[in-house]
Amino acid sequence: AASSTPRPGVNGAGNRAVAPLSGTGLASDPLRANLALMAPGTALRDGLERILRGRTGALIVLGYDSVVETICTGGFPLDVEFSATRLRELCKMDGAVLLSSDGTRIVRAAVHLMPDPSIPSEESGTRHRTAERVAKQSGFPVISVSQSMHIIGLYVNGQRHVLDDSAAILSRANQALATLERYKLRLDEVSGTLSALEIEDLVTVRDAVAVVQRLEMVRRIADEISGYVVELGTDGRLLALQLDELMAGVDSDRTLVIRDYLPTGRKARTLDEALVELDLLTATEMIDLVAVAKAIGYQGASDALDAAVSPRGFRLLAKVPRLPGQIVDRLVDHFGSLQRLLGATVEDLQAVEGVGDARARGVREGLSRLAEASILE
Ligand code: 3AT
Ligand code: 3AT
Ligand code: MN
Repeated sequence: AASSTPRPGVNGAGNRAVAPLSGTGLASDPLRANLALMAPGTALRDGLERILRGRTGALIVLGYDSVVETICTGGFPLDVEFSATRLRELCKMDGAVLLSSDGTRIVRAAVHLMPDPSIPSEESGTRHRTAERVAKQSGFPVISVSQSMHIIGLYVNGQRHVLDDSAAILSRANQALATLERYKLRLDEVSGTLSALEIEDLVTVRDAVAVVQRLEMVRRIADEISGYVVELGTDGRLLALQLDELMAGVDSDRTLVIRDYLPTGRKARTLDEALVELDLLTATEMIDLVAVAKAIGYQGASDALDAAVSPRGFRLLAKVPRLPGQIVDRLVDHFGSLQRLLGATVEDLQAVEGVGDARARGVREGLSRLAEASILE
């Protein structure tokens, strides 16, 4: 589980955070970090489920500091180790239970919370209004378990998130997984086509951008699924395995293809800039190849898509076995394009620092094999 709870400021809510570029993004996404803390399999979730089954409600603050202290009245101090059963018993009483921000200790119980009443709240019941306000005022996540509606709600970062049961999340996750599988098939198709065109030196901007587009679509749906994996905790293990298997190599391919085709020139983008621009594309813009091309630095209307381009060779060199990234960089640096690499002899290749006789032969053979394979397709 995540070990720290990010603390946005009182007014830190509502900013559109740029989605993480890779991984599950636990560190950069406070909602996901907190969902991980209370996912199935954790002691906190066990406690919340017990409260739901016992048909009592709960109001739980995940964090205790001087700001929280000023809005607490009554109750009693505890400072004991957290356990699911202790939480359940304490929540039978009126008032709120306060935990340490990592959820490992119960700090105080039966507390009447008096947050600033001028903080807007759209909730109606006193429990949920209080939860929303305390979350906004303190910056700490607040959990409410509704007695009347039988719902676990999490207030964090100005948002309310309802914790669904695993069956409901799994059914959404499986739908997303089926979509990912289809997207992945299509990605493999267009990237196979690109490889063949690269060998023949017949690539247009359209072919390259189509691969970037498909990679981005795959990445987005995978990011959605990794959110479900976090939320599912121990119930999401199988899903995590399937996701990992489908996504093997996708992230690295994404940077490789962009490095292959980033335009040069005065207004050229860096790799990181291109990745950020891609990330900012809306779902509608994603469908538009011209918009995707713009994101990586190709200007112009749709006829610009038909312009011929040549890859630097990063993506195909990465398919050569046992070739370290550093050597790939030097090879591309030295030869400048995939075509020159394909035309290089073993002797030519040895001119590059770190490439001896054996490695040069390896590269030569590797590239020849890729060329043959792409012709057979
Ligand atoms: P009982 O003796 O159990 O009725 P209590 O003091 O234990 O009273 P609770 O904390 O269980 O009270 O709250 C019961 C309800 O009282 C919850 C809410 O609908 C109402 N209530 C409590 N405080 C307020 C308030 N400040 N404003 C409006 N309604 C309130
Ligand atoms: P339910 O959906 O009915 O569980 P509600 O928003 O209708 O929640 P109530 O007014 O019925 O809430 O209050 C239920 C309990 O919530 C009463 C008390 O134990 C707790 N509660 C409400 N307001 C506060 C508060 N300011 N501080 C601590 N506990 C509170
Ligand atoms: Mn109520």
